Amino acid sequence: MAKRYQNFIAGKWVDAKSGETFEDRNPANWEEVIGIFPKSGKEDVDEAVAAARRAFPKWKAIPVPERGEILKRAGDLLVARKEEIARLMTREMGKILAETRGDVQEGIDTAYYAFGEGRRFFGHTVPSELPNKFNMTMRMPIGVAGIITPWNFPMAIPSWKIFPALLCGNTLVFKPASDTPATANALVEILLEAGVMPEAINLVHGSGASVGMAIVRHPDVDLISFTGSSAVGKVINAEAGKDLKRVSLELGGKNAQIVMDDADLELALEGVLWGAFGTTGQRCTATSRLILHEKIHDQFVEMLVDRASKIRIGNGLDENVQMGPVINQAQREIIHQYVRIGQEEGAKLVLGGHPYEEGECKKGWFYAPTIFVDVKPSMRIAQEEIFGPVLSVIKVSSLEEAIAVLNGTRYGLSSSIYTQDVNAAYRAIRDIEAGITYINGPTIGAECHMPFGGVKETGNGHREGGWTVYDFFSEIKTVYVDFSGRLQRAQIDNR
Ligand code: UN1
Repeated sequence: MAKRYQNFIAGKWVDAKSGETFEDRNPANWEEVIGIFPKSGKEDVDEAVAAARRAFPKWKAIPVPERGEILKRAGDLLVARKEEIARLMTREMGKILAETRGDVQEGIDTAYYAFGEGRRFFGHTVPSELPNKFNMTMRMPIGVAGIITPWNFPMAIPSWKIFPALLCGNTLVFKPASDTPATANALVEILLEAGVMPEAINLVHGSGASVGMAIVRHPDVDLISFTGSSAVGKVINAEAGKDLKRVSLELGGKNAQIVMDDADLELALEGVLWGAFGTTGQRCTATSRLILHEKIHDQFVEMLVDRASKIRIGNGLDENVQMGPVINQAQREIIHQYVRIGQEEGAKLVLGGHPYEEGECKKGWFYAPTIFVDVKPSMRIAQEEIFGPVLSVIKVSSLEEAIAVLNGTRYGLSSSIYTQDVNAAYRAIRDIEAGITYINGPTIGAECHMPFGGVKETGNGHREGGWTVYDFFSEIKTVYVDFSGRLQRAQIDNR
């Protein structure tokens, strides 16, 4: 019998009010049910928001360093449970163990960063233009945060949002992706054990349409942090905008790696294999376009196809496997649809292009590593986010053209260039339109203490990670202290 899980609302583990449930299945073997979860709705969200609101004055009254210590304990508990959670995550969403361990590690790093931040939650002191007057800024909590997260980084992404939100003194309602509810459950257990006030964290499982939108529309939710597709992000922003909610959106990408003719080709090859096929291509930062200088194009494609054809595909729990399944049936169909579109558009398929059904893989949502060459920058497979192991190769004849092609999409999350020419590297740093640029590294590999986010339709200008996410989760108060004992009129009495 599969384990029955519950929501965590108002300090208690409870079923959905409707009594309905949904199944969480292993994408590497759809016969395995990981757990049964509550299929919640607006009525569950209403209770969760009310609890978060009640907890807010109490949670924000705790000194920031003390909240940091609670998050430190959460980090310690993640360390203790790292292997167990990594295994659960691999069963739940398919990526290989090395990657799910990395995902939990990103949560650990984020917890320890938050712990440190608790003792340096800086404001500014700034001179006044008037005598005997003191100016400063301080950070204030905002209120109830709605946290809506995807399935591709089931621990890292929730922790990027939840740890800073809590450190800043906000309480929250958390809706994890319905493909990865068990990892989210483990995170909430850990936060409670670490000492987060129970009503401050509310977990509501269910679909984006019913639970997610109920959070976004709830008048008593003050801010929304969402990672997912640009299409859904636009709907969330429009809805939340009606109440002037603060919204942070981390959305789609169509990330490219450029390889110049002077690049270390072996290094660039390792980079694109990891960037395009790591996490089965299901990262917002995945490399889905490869822009090759014409002088090395044919040689590099040959090297790439050879190596990509040898990627070992299978159940991510097997340490020899290099690439797991995609998340579910619907996603596999979308990927396959894009392969057909690419062929119809006239791109040349040189590897893969079909579901992968060898042996045990028959029972899972596997897809072969897929490479297209002769791709034109305007083709849909070079413009739209596919979220699968599909790479589109585009040939160019100069650095300028490479950067123009790289910039020529609606998105701008991550980017990469392989070159030995320091001038080319600095031009790329200056001219690439993206939130993240790697020099001689793949498009994936963000570190938790650096700002993370993108330009154009990848987001709405906010950054997660690093020190910047603390700006999103706090309100700035400007304070003036006049100790002159008289009315001093700024701009007037001093002129
Ligand atoms: C994501 O794809 O949504 O840089 C996040 C990386 C990871 C985070 C990716 N550290 O690929």
